[in-house]
Amino acid sequence: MRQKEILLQLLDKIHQSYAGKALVALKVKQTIESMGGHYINDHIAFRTFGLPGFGIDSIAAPFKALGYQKGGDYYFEKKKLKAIHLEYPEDKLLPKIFISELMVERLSPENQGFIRSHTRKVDSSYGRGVIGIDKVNLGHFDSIRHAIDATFLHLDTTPWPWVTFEEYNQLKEESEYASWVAAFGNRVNHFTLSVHQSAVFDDIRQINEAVQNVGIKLNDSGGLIKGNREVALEQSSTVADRIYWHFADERLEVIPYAYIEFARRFPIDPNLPKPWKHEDLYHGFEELSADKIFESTYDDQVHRKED
Ligand code: OOG
Ligand code: NI
Repeated sequence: MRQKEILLQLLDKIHQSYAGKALVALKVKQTIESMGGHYINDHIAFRTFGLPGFGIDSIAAPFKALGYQKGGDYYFEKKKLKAIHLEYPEDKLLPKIFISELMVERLSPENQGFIRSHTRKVDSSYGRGVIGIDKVNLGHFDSIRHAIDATFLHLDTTPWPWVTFEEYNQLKEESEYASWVAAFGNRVNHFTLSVHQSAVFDDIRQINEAVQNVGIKLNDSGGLIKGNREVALEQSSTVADRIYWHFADERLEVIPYAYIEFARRFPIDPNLPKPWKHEDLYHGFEELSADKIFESTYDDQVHRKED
């Protein structure tokens, strides 16, 4: 099996695991397709705890082994987050991968202590690297096999035992990012529709209106559209879908899970004449915008009343 096929299989598994639960993604896809548009994925995003073995590197490793390379670095002081993105140089149509991590050492002693001790409860029988790829087919791709074995990329469970609902709420008071990761582990939290490749929309406003017309709520933190032509990237996103989720003691609660984003990329050179080719476009991220997009899973957005 070739490296590229393994990668496509992995991306497909990740999509299945996300789309199977995030109904908002399905609804958006149907809306776009009913208007004759294509759903091409610009990037996916993972969240992690920045602790040895669990942070950005633990998710980046299998993708690097499969041919991805590091792109930009990003920093979010107030949210206590760092992030990077990865891109696949040989095929610009493959999604970029945005991976962030919580600077755990900046949390209160109580919450830090909880995260450190809870993540220690991962044991090898808990299924490290359960990503559903048939390892028999990996044959002699030893480096890929090792990367997959070592990852904490779990698609259908968390690498650590379920937290209690009280522990989740305790973390949430200080960091909604922390409570999200504690509950969901390293599942993908969004896919991103590439507006400039959608065939029908050439303005992000049109897509916002189309999804609002079918009753989907958008994240309005910092305005509905984040970024602009000057930073060569415009983004908007829905608020996260709320789903029934597992907590310790067989408890199920409804909590915010995943969302879908829309991104329109422009050339960095403002004078470059159209038509723009994919490789002419800016393929990084924008800190000010990303800072607001994180809030798509935050209560203020998810529970916001539309006026
Ligand atoms: C990631 C938020 C940032 C972007 O495209 O800027 C982001 C997250 O919610 O984990 O996706
Ligand atoms: Ni994004």
